[in-house]
Amino acid sequence: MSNIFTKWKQGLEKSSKAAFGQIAEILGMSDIEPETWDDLEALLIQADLGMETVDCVLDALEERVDREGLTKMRQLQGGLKEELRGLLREPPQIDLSRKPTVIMIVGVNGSGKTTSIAKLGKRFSLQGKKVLLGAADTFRAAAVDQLEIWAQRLNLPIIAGQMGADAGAVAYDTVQAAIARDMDVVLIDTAGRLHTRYNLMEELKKVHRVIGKALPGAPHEVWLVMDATTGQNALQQARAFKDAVHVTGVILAKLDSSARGGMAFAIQRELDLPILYAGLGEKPEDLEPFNPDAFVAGILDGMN
Ligand SMILES: Nc1nc2c(ncn2[C@@H]2O[C@H](COP(=O)(O)OP(=O)(O)O)[C@@H](O)[C@H]2O)c(=O)[nH]1
Ligand SMILES: [Mg+2]
Repeated sequence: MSNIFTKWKQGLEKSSKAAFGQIAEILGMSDIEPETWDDLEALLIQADLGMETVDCVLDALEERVDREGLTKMRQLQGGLKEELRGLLREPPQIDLSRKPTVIMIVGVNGSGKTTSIAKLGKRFSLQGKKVLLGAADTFRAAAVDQLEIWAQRLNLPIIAGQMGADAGAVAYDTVQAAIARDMDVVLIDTAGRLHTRYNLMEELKKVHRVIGKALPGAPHEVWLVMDATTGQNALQQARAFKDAVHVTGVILAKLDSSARGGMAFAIQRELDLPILYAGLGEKPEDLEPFNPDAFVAGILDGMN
């Protein structure tokens, strides 16, 4: 257990030192005054919690101040921790019982899709699952190469189309191959950029549909990879993906590179999607099932 907390603590070092570090400082010393309250609000916004979430946290804290007659910011430390933790849900159990379980991975270009697929592939194969990768990001040649290199390094089979090949056809072939080869889990990489946002969403819908033709009921999961460093902008993009394909959960990548880990709260509150995994580094082992306790402890590390 302490091992996992250490990993999160290291991964969240940037967040805990930046915006949340300043929050810890404010809560460390001063009396409760209107200006410190304003500073706290500004820092929570800066930490990327999103306006709605910030309002909700501050309301809850104000209520505590009234109810408990608090006068020192320091007395709000525990309250903030509790309020933030209360905003996060435990991730649901991932159901890999369907054979094969088909997981479609979506997200904007550069968000961390291909890397997350490598990480998931490693994780699931360590759990004894037979994993097949499908390289359906056929818009960029480099994207297919990148997944092929991961497949080789992790010793995972892959179905890849040529650049410019039909993404739906690659996805279809991948699912059919998985059925024929008795695989347990299929991870399908998709494009994050096409000529227009409209084209991208239409292609993703098509890939989704075609997967369902290859295996009724599939894809069983559609996971949206979000880049924790892009902030509130990413929420807008996420809504487009959510509308286009039925997203079932989020992988929050690059938490280790972000100084504003507050995105996690906004995702749960404003998108109403569970965060399933967090990317805490670039290596295949740097993916952790989302752990709300470890996460809150990690971002508020400077607070005691
Ligand atoms: N530090 C860090 N880098 C990441 C993480 N996930 C992905 N990356 C990096 O982000 C860049 C884009 O990732 P990629 O998987 O190619 O994104 P894609 O375009 O969505 O497939 C690469 O340089 C990855 O190494 C993460 O969790 N932490
Ligand atoms: Mg990619």
